[in-house]
Amino acid sequence: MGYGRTHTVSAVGAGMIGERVGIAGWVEDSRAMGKVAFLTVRDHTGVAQAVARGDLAGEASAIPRQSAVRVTGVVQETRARGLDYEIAAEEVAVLARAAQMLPIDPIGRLESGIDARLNARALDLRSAKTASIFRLRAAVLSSLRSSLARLGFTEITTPKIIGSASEGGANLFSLEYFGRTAYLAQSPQLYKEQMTMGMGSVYEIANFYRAEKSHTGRHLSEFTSVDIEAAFMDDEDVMGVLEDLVATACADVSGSVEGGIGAPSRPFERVTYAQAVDELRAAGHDISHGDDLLDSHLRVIGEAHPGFYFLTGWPTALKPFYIMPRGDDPATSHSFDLQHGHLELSSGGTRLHDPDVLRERLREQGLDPAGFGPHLESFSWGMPPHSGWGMGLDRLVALAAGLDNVREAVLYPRDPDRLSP
Ligand code: AMO
Repeated sequence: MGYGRTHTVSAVGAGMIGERVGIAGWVEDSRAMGKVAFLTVRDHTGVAQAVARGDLAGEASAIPRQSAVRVTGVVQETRARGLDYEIAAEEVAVLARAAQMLPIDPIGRLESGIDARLNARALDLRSAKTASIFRLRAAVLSSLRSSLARLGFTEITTPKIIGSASEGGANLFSLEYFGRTAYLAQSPQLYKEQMTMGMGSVYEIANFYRAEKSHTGRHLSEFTSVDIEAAFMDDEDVMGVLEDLVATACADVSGSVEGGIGAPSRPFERVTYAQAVDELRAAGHDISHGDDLLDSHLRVIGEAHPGFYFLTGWPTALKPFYIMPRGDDPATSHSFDLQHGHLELSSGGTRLHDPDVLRERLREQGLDPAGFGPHLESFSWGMPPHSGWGMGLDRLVALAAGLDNVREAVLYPRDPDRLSP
């Protein structure tokens, strides 16, 4: 290994007493007691104690906290609580000196607000608690990818700079594109549907963009979406895929952070939109069949149905143009949301695959089919019946880690007030 490092911190152990090692990390804490200094050195794998004596004690204890250092020395037994070895330091080399005044205290002895932490995110990641959230995020991603591979889905990458709206026009970021107007994709909706023609079952995990002026703990201008789309599957089939993925991911990461939700019980409960409206009316809410469910409504429904639940059978009028109305009751659609309490994690459904019906639905929703020319054309090449869903990864990670604010689960969140770092 470079820079004189022989081991990561966690690779050194009590079985190595007497061996000379070199570890590299950052100084988390230092205490001088007379002619002895104790340095706490952390790397991305764990924390070690180094003991410096004599002249080295003075030098070591003068190193500013959070500086990057290499400690070379001999492994010896320790009496320090929670550690199974310490290093009798022979050299403490400063590889990069940290400023004396840091914007936040990553050890958490001084509490910092979320804004200060996000402004110093790189330093915030030195907090074991923050780092554990992003390890959990990585573990959720690898769980989702391995479940999708097990179920036969192929990962795709679709454009993020697009010429027409995929979700119907609202909340679009626009940009100048060589003298024309282009948009940032809100979802991979149209492309993922087209891909079912040749690839069958596809998925994408990527960032998408919504110009929503929302200041809530669950809305971002740039969010990571997990999307699937599958030929010859209906809404029931893709709800099964969603439940499998979410339950497996929660089980895979359970116990990895304090306060996480753990493995959920299955099957997830089903609540129809009509049932939800009846429950709300019974609880005294002024709501009629056909109205959208507001956050205040979802809080009531969420309390009555703890854990994960699917909200199914939404009015067609409340859903995007690509959702399939029911044959026996066209005012109701083959659609669902996956909820946990009041938090919407995912929405999806069976899609329209007949281009003429799709054109009609676009017009009904006040959209011009001419703007969807290439998309509609592809539907005349033998588009199979298909279904899918999109899920907010940031929301799932926040939920799995027991966090109230989705910004905690995103490295550099973007919202109406935050564009940097
Ligand atoms: P929808 O717009 O409901 O559906 O989005 C799907 C899921 O993405 C997440 N999400 C967000 N997360 C954070 N900040 C945002 N601003 C934000 N917007 C959405 C939510 C939401 O449930 N194309 C359809 C999906 C489909 O039918 O396949 C779509 O985009 O968790």
